[in-house]
Amino acid sequence: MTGPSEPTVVVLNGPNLNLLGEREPQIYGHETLADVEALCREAAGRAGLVVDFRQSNHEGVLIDAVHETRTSAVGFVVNAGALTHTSIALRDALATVAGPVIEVHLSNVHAREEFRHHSYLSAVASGVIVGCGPSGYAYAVARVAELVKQRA
Ligand code: CA2
Repeated sequence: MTGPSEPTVVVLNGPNLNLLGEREPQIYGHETLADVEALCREAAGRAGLVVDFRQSNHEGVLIDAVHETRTSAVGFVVNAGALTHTSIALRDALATVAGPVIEVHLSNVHAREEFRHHSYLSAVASGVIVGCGPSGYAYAVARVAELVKQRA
């Protein structure tokens, strides 16, 4: 059971990440988004946090999720998928949150196409983790916990 007073890290996943494990395993590996969620919950549990894990293929739904949780969440882990490279609106939403934001990418975006090298979100993130696969999410959750402790 989770209650409203438990420190919560919101993990946001953008477009097409629901397909993880089904397509392009050479880039994104064989683990599914459910596997990634389990890794996040384990990492959060070790740090005394709970996870609110979400995925949407719609920019506005992700922005609404940020608005809904921006003051209650202790921090955010965000893999916005391709919206990373296009969405000023999601960046503006993330700029309003109270806690730290860690941006995560499964693949090493810097070793891929030029259009993946720029992120609109990095400037409002406390840290960025790329190319570490699903483990990157666990590292990001641990980093949120560390930053939250430092800020307390
Ligand atoms: O490496 C990452 O985590 C990305 O955020 C993944 C995005 C991509 O647009 C970013 O440049 C880097 C794509 C997510 C799509 O995920 C799929 C997973 C399996 C099959 C097809 C797409």
